[in-house]
Formats: sequence, structure tokens, C-alpha cells
Amino acid sequence: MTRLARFILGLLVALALLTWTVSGVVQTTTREWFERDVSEHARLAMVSATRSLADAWYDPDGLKNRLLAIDRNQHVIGVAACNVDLTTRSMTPDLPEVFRCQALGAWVRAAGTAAGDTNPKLQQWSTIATLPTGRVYVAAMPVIMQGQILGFVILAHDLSYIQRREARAQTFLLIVFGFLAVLAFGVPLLVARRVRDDWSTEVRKLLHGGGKKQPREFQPILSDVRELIARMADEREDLPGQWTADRLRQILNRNLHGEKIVILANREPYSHIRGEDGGIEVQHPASGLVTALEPIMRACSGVWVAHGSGNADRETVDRSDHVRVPPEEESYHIRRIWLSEEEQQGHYYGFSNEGLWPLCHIAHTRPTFRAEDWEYYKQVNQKFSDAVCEEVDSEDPIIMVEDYHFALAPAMIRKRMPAATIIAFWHIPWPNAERMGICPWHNEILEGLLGSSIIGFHTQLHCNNFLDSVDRYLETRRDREQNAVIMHGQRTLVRPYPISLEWPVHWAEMSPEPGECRARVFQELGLKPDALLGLGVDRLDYTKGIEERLAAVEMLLDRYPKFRGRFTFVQLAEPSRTKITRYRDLNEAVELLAKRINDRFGAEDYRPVVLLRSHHEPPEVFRYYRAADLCYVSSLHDGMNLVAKEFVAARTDLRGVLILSEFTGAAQELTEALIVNPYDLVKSSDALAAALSMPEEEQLDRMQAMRSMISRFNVYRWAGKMLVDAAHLRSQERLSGRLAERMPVGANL
Ligand code: ADQ
Repeated sequence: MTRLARFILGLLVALALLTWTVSGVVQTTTREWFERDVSEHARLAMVSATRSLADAWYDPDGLKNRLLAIDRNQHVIGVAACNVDLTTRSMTPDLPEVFRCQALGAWVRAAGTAAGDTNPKLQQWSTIATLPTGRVYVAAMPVIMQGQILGFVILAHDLSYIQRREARAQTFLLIVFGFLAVLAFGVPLLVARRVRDDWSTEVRKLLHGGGKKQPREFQPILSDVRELIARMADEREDLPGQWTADRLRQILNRNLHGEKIVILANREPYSHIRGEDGGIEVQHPASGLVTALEPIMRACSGVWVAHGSGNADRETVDRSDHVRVPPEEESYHIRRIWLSEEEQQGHYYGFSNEGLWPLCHIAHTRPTFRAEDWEYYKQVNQKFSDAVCEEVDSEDPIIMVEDYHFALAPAMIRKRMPAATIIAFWHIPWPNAERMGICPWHNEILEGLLGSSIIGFHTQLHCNNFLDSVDRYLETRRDREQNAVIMHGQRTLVRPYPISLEWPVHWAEMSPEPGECRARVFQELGLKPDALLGLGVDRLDYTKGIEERLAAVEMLLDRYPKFRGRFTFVQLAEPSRTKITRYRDLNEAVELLAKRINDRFGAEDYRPVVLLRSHHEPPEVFRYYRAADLCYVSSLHDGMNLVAKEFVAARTDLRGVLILSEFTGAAQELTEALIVNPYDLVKSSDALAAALSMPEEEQLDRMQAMRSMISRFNVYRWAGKMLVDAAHLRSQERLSGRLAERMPVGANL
């Protein structure tokens, strides 16, 4: 049954019910009114009748005539005069048998025999009876003369005419409701059909290129349809596993003539650390940006310009501050930039992480904006932009500017290299326009980003927020069809590109089998073989909801005693931004919370929460992913969150359950996870319990679906889409540039 048919049927049933109820109410009310009228009428008739009957009581003819006179009334069926002993004194011929004088027996008996004098209980008697001919109202009254009862008079009134009137009223009501029903369905249906026909004719005309003007209301749908068509064309190529490092390289060669890519990011993919033994070790920083971009650089080669943050970084670069990485493959360069303490403090800790980071995340930490930090932010953006310009080897290079540390760099680079293709990607959420207004330099931030050819965000919502901010604060033109902003003649596409992981993830490929990982982790943590293991993996950051996560674990142990002594939650927490007070406070709060839970529920051989606050290299992190029964990602707000995707990628055994905060970008893609609101501790603890009790088959189904999603929408696709869009934009610009050269000066293009 179609939705419309269901709707109409429902409405009809509702109307029928309404009609039935209304007609019932009308019937009862009108019947009450009529019957009250009739009884009043009968009473009055009888009161006047008893007086005249008393006068003629002893005159049989006179009595008969008076009874006949009463009987002439339109609705009176019959009248009788009865003696005190209930024998008939006189009566009209049509009085029904059942209402003759004997019928008064019960009434008279109930009042006590009263011949000869008045009895106050014998005032009036009445009843309504249903005869085969219809309903009848019967009333009786004593006939009194000089205080003495002579007898009684009975009057029978026809009520069937009331039923006939009721039937007529009901028919009328039905007709009215029927008419209303036709109006209620027919008119909107006709109007809707008419509007739909007009609308589809208009849309078809527009889609076929007709129609001189595109009405405003059709623009969103047109751009959606075109985007959908483009996406479908793209998706057709998106067969599983097809987005690979090779394919990305091919795209670069085919669309961008194999040009090398220059990435600008604050964090470097490999840092060199002097170990305790005096030797130099290579470390992989805990950063989602690095996790995503490093495979792209391995596939495409080029230069990664980043802050040299490792304590042995200077010792490992050449004279031009370059180092070839990855250690054994050496497929691209890192160009390290050195920052003074003041620059780091102002740019990284100050403006970026005490200002922009809390501004962009709804995590209830107040942003702090200091004028001196802003000065350092500009200075460091310029320093990195200059370095990028030194690294390029053509007039129109491809430059990827990563994240909120470099909002000004796109415009700075554009100034030096007008023909560059600059792709900026904002890895964290973009706040709504009102919130963006908190930043005293919001205009400069927006203008800086609009120096790019493309600005990417993880989700459409973040794109919308960005476009709203541009609309609110800058004088620009919007190309709604292409989702582009045009400022000073420079066009910037604003698009969602949800970031992901390489596929397959090489750390997962290199890890031992899940069973072996579990055995090792259980041994390291001293867990019993039947223990259940939960996992959290984060930088120690207040946006990740670590406190809420541990509170949910506490709630689980409170509400589900069966897990006490059996469930252990291990939190890998890499200390992060520790020079900022808020992060130090968080560190202490998490420690106290873990201690409280352990004090409440722990025992000599049982620790419910294990807090591991140190750097863990990816092989170790993947060992934990593979060992755990569940992974809980409880971010209060997160652009994407790659821990969620890594956990799924690690589970080649299709076991384990992902619990994922609804406030992550990943929740839009990994819909088979148990999605929770991390602030809701009761429901989060329920989700933990559900995960720990989930049958293996269900785990397998959910894992399989999520793995299929990540394998198709992997990071090669993420980069490939941006590069293809950049290539299109570039060829468009080249064509319009050539055209401009051929046009006479002053011609308007
Ligand atoms: P991050 O905030 O860094 O990224 P996320 O995406 O979760 O967050 O990535 C974290 C990465 O660091 C993962 O690769 C994880 O394995 C690693 N990591 C985390 N904790 C670790 C630990 N204790 N020890 C070792 N490694 C650890 C930002 C945005 C995200 C967005 C990414 C990519 O905040 O929303 O997903 O960029 O765009």
C-alpha cells in the first residue's frame, strides 16, 4: 500500500470515527431534549385533564367525550380513566393493552392503598416503553376532587416520531461529513497534483537546459542533483579496494602531470628522539593528521614542511634542513622548520591551542585570545609559507595546507605564487558563525583561508558553518551551485572530504594474529583468562571525553555488578600540550577519577581501570586494538576521529565492538557502531554492558559492514577526490587565463 493510500485510509477511518461519535452525541442529546419536552407536555396535559375529568367523573358520556378530546392531540395514542381499584372506568380505543388500568398496580401498591384520600406518593408515574410500533411515553396521575382520589388517568404518548427525527438528523450529519471529507481530500489532492506537475515541468525544463531564469527556490535542488550525478559518476569507479596508493599516483600523473606535492603541517610524520641509552630513535607522533597524510606522501612523494619538534631533529637533517623518510623506504622529504620558544608559545600553545582549538570544539573550555599570540601566529604562518615557496619547483605547484595552525598561510602563499593550487584542509570542526565571531581576528582567518583553491572539511555541516561565517563577516560572492566563494576574483571551492585511513592499514598487516595480541596484552596487564577488556586510545585532550568515559565505566560497575572483578578498562593516554594549564588539570582529574574507581571496585588482584600515560608506538596501539573486547571513543566533539577507524581496521578477526560518540564526524559513517551521547552516563554504561554481552555473530556483522565502509572510503580516495577537484579547477583557470590573453584589453569576460 502506498504512503498516500495509507494516509487517505487513516483519514477516512478518523473521519468515520468522528462522524460516529458526533452522531451518537447528537442523538443522545436530542433524544433527551425531546423526551423532556414530551414528558413536560404530557404532565401539563394531564394536570389540565384531571381537573376536567374530575368534573365529569360520574357522567359516563361526558367522561368519554373528554377522553376523546384529549386523544385528538397529534401525538397522544390513547387515554384511560381508571377507578381506584384499577378497573377501567372509560378509555379511548387505541390505548395499547399493556398500559391499561391494571398496569398501575405496582405504582399504586408501592404508594400504599389510598382510595378515598390523597396520598403524597401518588403524585405522578411515568415510564418509556418500546412497543413493536415504536417507543411510547406513558404517564399516570390521580384524579382528585375535594381532597379525595376518585381514580387515575393514564395518557400514552407516541415517541416514534422522535426516532424518525433522529434518523433524519443522522442522515443529514452523514451527508455533511461526507461532503467535508470530499472537500478535505479532494481539494488538497488537486492542488498538490497541480503544484507537483508545475514543479516537475519546471525542474525538467531546467535540467534539460531550458528556462531562461533559474528561480531561486530551484537552485539548491539543482546543485544537489548535479552533485549527485557527479558523485554517481565517481562512485561508479569506486569498486571495493580500487582506491589504492597506485591509483592515487595514477591520478596525480594523469591529472596533475605527476607534480610533486608539498604538504604544510605543524606536526612532522617522523621525529628523532634521543633515547635514554644515548641513541637516536624514530618516533611516530600520536596525531590523526599524520596518520592520514603519511600514506599519501609515501604514495605521491614530495616534501612535508613541518616544525622540527624532536630533541634530535637538528642532528638528523642535511644542510638545507631536509631528511628523507620513511626510514627504510625514503620516498619523500621532511623539511624541518625551527621555532624559538617564544614562537612556539605564541603560535602553537597560545593562539592555536588556547584560542582556535577550544573555539572550534564544543567542549566547554573558554578560548583565550591574546594580541601577542596573534602576532606570533602571523609571524610563524609567514615563516612556514616562505619555506613552502622555497620547496616548490614550478610556478603552479600543488600545495596542501593542513589544519588550524596555518589559517593565514594560503593567502600568504597565494601572494607569492598566484598560480599555485592550494588545498587547505581543516581537520577539526568549524564552529557556527556566531561563535566564530568570538575570535577578534575572524576576518583575517577567513581571508587567509580564502587564499586556497579548495577548502576541505570532514562534514557538510562544517562546510555550511564556514560558508555562513564568510557570508556574515566578509564581502564576497557565493556560487551556490558549485559551493564556491569568490573573493577579489579568486574562487575557492568549499567541499566535504571525510578523512580516513590507508587500506589496508600497514600496522594491522604487520601485527601478530589477534589471539596472540590478546594473550600478550592479558599477560602484560595481569588479567585472568576470562577477563573482559575495554579500550580507550587518545591524546590526553579535554575534547576526547576521557573523564566522561571513565565515569561511564564506573556507572557500568555500579549498575551491572556481574562485571565487577571481570571487566578492565585500559586507557592509553598520550600526554599532550602539557604546557597549557587546562591540559595539566585534565591530567590530574583523569588520574583522580581512575584512582576513585579502583578504590571503589578494585581488589588485590583486580584493577578496573588501567591508565597508561605515555607515548605508545603504533605497533603497540594496534596490539591493544586487537586484544580488546570493545573500544570506546567518547569525544565531546571531534572533526572525524581516526581511533574509531583504526580499531575497525585492526579487527581482521571481525570481533570486538566499537562504541562511538555521536559528536564525532566518524559517527556519520560508522553507523554500525553503538552510537552514544557520552554525556549520558546511564545510556553509555548500558552500551558498555551491551557490547560486553553482544553475540559473536552480531559483532561480526557490524564489523564487516564498518570494514567495508572504511576500505572503500579510504584515505587514498580522500586525497584523490581533492586532487581531482583541484585538477578540474586548475584546467578551468588555465582555459579562462588563455581566453583572457586573447581578448582585447578591457573586454569583460
Ligand atoms: P587528533 O585529535 O589527533 O586528530 P584522531 O583522529 O583520533 O585525533 O587521531 C589520533 C591518532 O593518534 C590516531 O592515529 C591514534 O592511533 C594516535 N594516538 C592517539 N592516542 C595515542 C596514544 N595514547 N598513543 C599512541 N598513539 C595514539 C585531528 C582531529 C580529528 C581528525 C584528525 C584527522 O582532531 O578529529 O580525525 O585530525 O583529520
